[in-house]
Amino acid sequence: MLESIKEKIKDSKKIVFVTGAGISQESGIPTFRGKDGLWRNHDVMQLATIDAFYDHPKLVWEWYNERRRNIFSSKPNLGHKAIAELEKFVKVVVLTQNIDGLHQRAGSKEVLELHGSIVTIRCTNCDFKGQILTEFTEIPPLCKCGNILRPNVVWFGEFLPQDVWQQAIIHASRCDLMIVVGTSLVVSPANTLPIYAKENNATIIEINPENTMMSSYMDFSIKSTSVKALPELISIFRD
Ligand code: BJW
Ligand code: ZN
Repeated sequence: MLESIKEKIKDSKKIVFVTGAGISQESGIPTFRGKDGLWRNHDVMQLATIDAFYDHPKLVWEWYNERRRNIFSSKPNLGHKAIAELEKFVKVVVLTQNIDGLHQRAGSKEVLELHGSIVTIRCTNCDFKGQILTEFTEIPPLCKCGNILRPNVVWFGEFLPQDVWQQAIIHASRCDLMIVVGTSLVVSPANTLPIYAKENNATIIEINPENTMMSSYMDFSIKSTSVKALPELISIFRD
C-alpha cells in the first residue's frame, strides 16, 4: 500500500466503512451483479422488488430460503474481522448495504443496516417482527394473523428505514476517512454516502477488484479483494 494512503489512515479519528456484497463474496455469498446476478435463470434484480414478492411470493421466498441457508452456514472472513479489529485503534462505524449480519458476527459494534436484515422476518400486515433462524418448511410462511410474512429487507421501490438512513448521513458527513468496500455503487441512495463524506473534506478510499461508477471520484482506489486489502489496515496501526 502507498505510504501516502498509510499516513491518511493512521491520522484518521473516525473511519466510516460503506460496504456491499463484495465484502461477503469471499465468505461464499454471491454478489448481485455481474456473473452472480442470476438465480435459476431469474435476474436477481427482478426478484428483489416488492412487485415480484406480491406477484410470485413462493418464488421469491424460495430464493430467500436458499440464501438464508447459505448465509447462516457462512462465516465472517478476514475482511469483516479486520474491520472489527480496527475498533481497538480508532472510532469505526460500518454502513452496510448487506443483509447477512456478518459484520456483527465478526464483532463490529456499530453497524447500520441500510437494506435491513435477512435474519429478521416481519408481517406484511400486522406489527409482528422477530429474528427467526430456523428454516421455513412451508412457503410463503404465514403470520399468526393469517397474512404473509416477509424478510425484513429493503426492496427496490421501498424506502430505507428513515432513522437508520438519517444516522448514516450524519456519520458520513462527520468522518475524516471513508473506506468503500465491495459495492458497485449503482444503488441509490446508499451510493450518495461518499458525496456526504467529500463535503466534509474526508479522504475516500475504495477497495474493489473492479472499477465502479465512482472510482474516479475516489482519492485512492485499491484494486484488490477485501480479504487481501483489509487486514493490511490493522498492520498500519500496529506499526
Ligand atoms: C468485491 C469482491 C471482493 C466482488 N472484494 N469487492 C427507477 C424506478 C424505481 C426506483 C429507482 C429508479 N431509479 C433509481 C431508483 C432507486 C433505486 C435504485 O437505485 N435503482 C438502481 C438499480 C437504478 N433504489 C431504491 O429503490 C431504494 N429505495 C429508494 O430509493 O427509495 C426512494 C424511492 C421510493 C420509491 C420509488 C423510487 C425511489 C431501495 C434500494 C434497495 C436495494 N435492495 C437490494 C436487495 C436487498 C435485499 C436482499 O439482499 O435480498 O439491496 S438490491 C441489491 O443491490 C442489494 C444490495 O445491497 C444492493 C447494492 O449492491 P452491491 O452491494 O453494490 O452489490 P453488487 O453486486 O452490485 O456489487 C458487488 C461489488 O463487489 C462489485 O463492484 C464487485 O466488483 C465487488 N467485489 N468480489 C471486494 N472479493
Ligand atoms: Zn401478522
